[in-house]
Amino acid sequence: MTTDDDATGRLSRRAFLLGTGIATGALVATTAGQTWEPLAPLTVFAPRQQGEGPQGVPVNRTAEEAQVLETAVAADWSLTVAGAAGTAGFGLDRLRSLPQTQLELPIACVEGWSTMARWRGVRLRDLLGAAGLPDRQDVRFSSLQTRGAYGSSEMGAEFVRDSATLVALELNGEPLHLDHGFPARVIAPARPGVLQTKWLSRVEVLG
Ligand SMILES: Nc1nc2c(c(=O)[nH]1)N[C@H]1C(S)=C(S)[C@@H](COP(=O)(O)O)O[C@H]1N2
Ligand SMILES: [Mo]
Repeated sequence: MTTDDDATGRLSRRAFLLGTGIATGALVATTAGQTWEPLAPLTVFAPRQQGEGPQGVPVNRTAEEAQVLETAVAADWSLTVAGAAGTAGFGLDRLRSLPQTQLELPIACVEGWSTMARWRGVRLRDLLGAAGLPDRQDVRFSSLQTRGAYGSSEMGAEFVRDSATLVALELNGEPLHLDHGFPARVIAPARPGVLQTKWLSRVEVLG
């Protein structure tokens, strides 16, 4: 009996994960028209597989490619959080001292891969609260990466308020690997990977 229960449990979990994968695939398909860009030759000949890459997650663009190798590890890095009411800077220690939330969310790239991962960090709405800013308006994220595509993204207020929207500091139990966006990146549910901005420098509440 316990064996049957175990088998059933495993099956439902697998069915659940499968369901998640399908949902993610559908999302990517519907948004691909907006986010598509021609595949680089590398990705055509060496498509990324689940489990590859540091911390078990594929890398879309490395820190070296994004030219953030120095700025991402600078001792004086801080995340600027700005809005109509003012601007505040949050260094890594201060971000770590805020309440941390951990969740499992997929990261899904239009290039054709999707991987579940365990993310930990500060809820965006908590960060805005700590800066004395509202969580009822759209937000723009900017990256330390100043050249090339995907250096910034915008998020509608419904995602800003979502309890599963994080400024992530950790991936699969470790500080973010440099290639996954150290010191901090966006992780939000049900969004294409292209909007999960890495190497954050600024969060701005749009008025
Ligand atoms: N700053 C920045 N953020 C970025 C990107 C990028 O090129 N630059 N690529 C995006 C894309 S297309 C994807 S799919 C995810 C991949 O995240 P990962 O490399 O940590 O897996 O990061 C997103 N965030
Ligand atoms: Mo992507």
